[in-house]
Amino acid sequence: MTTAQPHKVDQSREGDVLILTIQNPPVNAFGVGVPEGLHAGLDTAQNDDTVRAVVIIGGGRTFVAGADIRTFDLPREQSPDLRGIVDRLDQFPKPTVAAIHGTALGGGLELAMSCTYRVAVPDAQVGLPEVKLGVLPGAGGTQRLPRVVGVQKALDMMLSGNPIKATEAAQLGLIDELVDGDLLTGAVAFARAHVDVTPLPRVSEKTAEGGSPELFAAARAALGKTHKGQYSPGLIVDLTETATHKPFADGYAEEGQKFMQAKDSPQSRGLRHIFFAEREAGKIPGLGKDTPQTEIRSAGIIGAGTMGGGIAMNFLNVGIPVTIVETTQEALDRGLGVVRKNYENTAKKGRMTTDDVEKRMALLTPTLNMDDLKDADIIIEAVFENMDVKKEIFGKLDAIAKPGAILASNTSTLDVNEIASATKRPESVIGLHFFSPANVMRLLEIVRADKTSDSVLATSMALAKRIRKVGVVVGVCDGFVGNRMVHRYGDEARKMVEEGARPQDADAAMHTLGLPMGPFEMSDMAGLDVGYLIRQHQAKVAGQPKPDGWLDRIVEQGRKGQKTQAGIYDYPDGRKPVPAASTDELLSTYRQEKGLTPREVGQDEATKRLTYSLVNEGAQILDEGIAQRASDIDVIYVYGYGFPAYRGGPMKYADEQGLKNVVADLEKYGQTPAPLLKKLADEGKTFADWDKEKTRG
Ligand code: 3H9
Repeated sequence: MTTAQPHKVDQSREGDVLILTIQNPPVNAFGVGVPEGLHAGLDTAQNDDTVRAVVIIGGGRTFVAGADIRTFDLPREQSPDLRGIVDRLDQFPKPTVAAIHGTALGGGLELAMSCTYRVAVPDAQVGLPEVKLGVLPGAGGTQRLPRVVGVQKALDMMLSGNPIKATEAAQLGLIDELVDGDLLTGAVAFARAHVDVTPLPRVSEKTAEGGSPELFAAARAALGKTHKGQYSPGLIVDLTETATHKPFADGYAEEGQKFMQAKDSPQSRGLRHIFFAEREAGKIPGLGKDTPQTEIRSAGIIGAGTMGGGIAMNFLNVGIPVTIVETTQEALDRGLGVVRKNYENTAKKGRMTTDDVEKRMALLTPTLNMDDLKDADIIIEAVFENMDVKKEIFGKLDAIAKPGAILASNTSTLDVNEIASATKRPESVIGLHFFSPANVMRLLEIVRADKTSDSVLATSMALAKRIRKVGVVVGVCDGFVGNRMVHRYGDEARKMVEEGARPQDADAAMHTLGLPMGPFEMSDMAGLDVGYLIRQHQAKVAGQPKPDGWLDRIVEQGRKGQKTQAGIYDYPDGRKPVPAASTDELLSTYRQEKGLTPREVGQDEATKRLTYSLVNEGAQILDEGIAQRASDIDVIYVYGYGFPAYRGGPMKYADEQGLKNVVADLEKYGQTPAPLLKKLADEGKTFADWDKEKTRG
C-alpha cells in the first residue's frame, strides 16, 4: 500500500547527519507506513547535499523486531515492501548507520545488514528468528548473514532462530561498534567519522566463507533430529549454500521465491498462529492491566517428589527462594538429591557453571515443618492426587500462611473449588497445574476457581511469565483442558485397538502428524497403574462391575509401563518401546472372549480418529467456557503435550482441514460431534472465527 498511509518514520537533523526514527510501537515491526517513511527519509538524504550520512534508529523500546507478521496474509501488493528498502539501502550513495537497541530481529537485522554500518548498545540482541515462524529470512538475510559471520555461525543463528548479544555480534563483525552511553549520540558520531569513506563497504559484495560440501551435508543430516518434519529449515540450508557459490543477486532472487513458498505453507500458518495464540493467552477478558498484584519474593512447596522438586527449580532458576516441605527426612533428602542431580547434569553439559548450581541450591531450604511456610508469598501444594489429603493440607495452610499469600494446588484433575472450601480464604486459592518434567515443560494451566480473586489470577499470570512458563487460564472441571482432552483421546485409542488396530499402529499414526509420542507410548511413560486405579475407583463408586478392558488386563499382569520396564510395550533397554508379543497375545485372547472380530484400521483413519477426538472434546470445553479461546487450547497442546507447533495445535489443525470435513469424519467413525463444532461447520466457520467473535464480544 503506497498511498494514504501515515508515515511511521520521523526525520530530524544533527548537523550534517539525517536521523530517521522508526515509530511503530510496540516493537517497531516493519509494517505498513514504515517503508513509506524510510523512502521519504532516503529521498531527503539523497536530494539534500548538506546531508552527508543517515542514521536509522528505533523509537521507544527497540529497533525493528522484524517484518510485521500480521501482514503476511495480505496480498503481495498490499504488503510492506521490506525488500524494496533493503535494495535501496544496499546501493545508497551516502553512508547509512543502523543504531540498534532492544532487538533487531528478522527483517530488522536484514534492514541493518543492508546499511553501510551497524552500531549497538551492549545489551541489544540481534538474530534471524524466521525459522520459528516456518519461514526463512526473506529480505537478504540468508545471503548477507553468511557473508558477514561465516557459514557455520550463520547456519547456527538461522536454524536455531535464537538471537545473540550485541557484544558477541561485535566480535563476529556483525556490529561495527558498541556504544556505551547514549545510542543516538554515539551513532551520529560514528556516522560523522565515516562520511568520507570511499568506496562504501557493502555486505552484498563480500564472500561467504567457511562452507564446504561436508558441512552442508552434515547440516542437512542434522535437520532430521532438530527440525523433523519441517519445511523451511532445509530451504535455509540450501540458500546458505547458494550464498557460497553464486553471485549475491542470484541468491537474493532465489531467496525471494523460497520465502514466498514458505510463507504460504500450512506450517508457517501453524507457527504464526501459535506465536499470536501464546500472546493472546496472556490476556484475560475483564482483567485490567491495573489489577493489583502481589510481589512474589519467596515460595513454599509442599511435597519434594518429582513434581515438587521440578516446580521448585523454576523458582530457583529466577532467583526466588523456596522452602520445600516433606513428611520424612528421607523423602526430603531424596527430593533435594534429585534437584541437585538435575542441575549437575545441566552443568556437565556446559549449560551452567558449578557456581550456578550452588547458588540455586543455596536458595532451597528443606524442612519437615509446615509452619516454616508462614512467610511465603505463594505456597504450592504438590502431593499425590487425593482430595482428602489436599483438603487437610489446605486447612492447615489456612492457619499458617500469612494474609494475602497465594495458596495453589498443582492438582491435575481435582476440583479446585472443593480444595478452596477447606480454607476461610477461597479468594486466595488457585490451581497451578505444572506438566512433567515441571522444570522443562513450558505449559502452566492456571485454574481459576469460582472465588479466586482477580489479583491472585493476575499475580499468577505474571508469575508464569517470570518463571518462563506459558500460562493459560482454564476453568474447573475434571482434568481441566489438557487432561480432559487426553482422556477422550485415550478412550478412542483403546477403542481402536479393540477393533483391531495394534497399539504401535495408533502410535505411528500420531508420529506421522509430528507428535513425538502416540497415545500408548504416552500411557506407558505416565504409568498405566494411574489410569487403572482411577477406573477401578470410579466403577466401585458407581456400583459397577470391576472394569475388565484389555488395558486393565495388562496392568494386572504387573506391566505398569516404562517404570516396570514392561507395559503395553517391552522396554529391553529401559527407555525405547518395542512391540510386545505378550500384548499381541493378550489382545487376541481378549477379542476372542469379547466376540470382537478384528479389522484393519488404516493410518489415515487412526490419525483422524485420534486427532478429531481431541478436537471434539476441545469444542465441548470451549462451549462450556472452561477454555477462553480455541487458540488457548492450541497453546496447551503445543506446550504441554508435544503437538507440533508447526501444525498450530489441534484446533488450528481442524480449521486447516475444514470443520465440515472434521464433522463428516467424526460421524463416519462413530463419534458424535460436539454441538459447537457442528454449528461452526454448518455455518462454514472456523474456530478462529469463533475466537474473533468472542473477542469482539
Ligand atoms: C521477518 O522478519 C521476515 C523477513 O525476513 C522477510 C520479509 C520479507 N509483527 O512478544 P511480546 C507484537 S519475520 C507483528 O509480547 P516481548 C506481539 O504480538 C519476523 N507483531 O513482547 C505483541 O502484540 P500484543 C521476524 C509483533 O517484549 C507485542 O508486539 N521477527 C511482532 O516479550 C509485544 O510482543 C520475529 O519473529 C512482529 N514481528 O518480546 C520477532 N513482534 O501486545 C517476533 C511482536 O497485541 N517477536 N509483535 O499482544 C518477538 O520475538 C518478541 O515479540 C520480541 C518482544 C522479542 C520482539
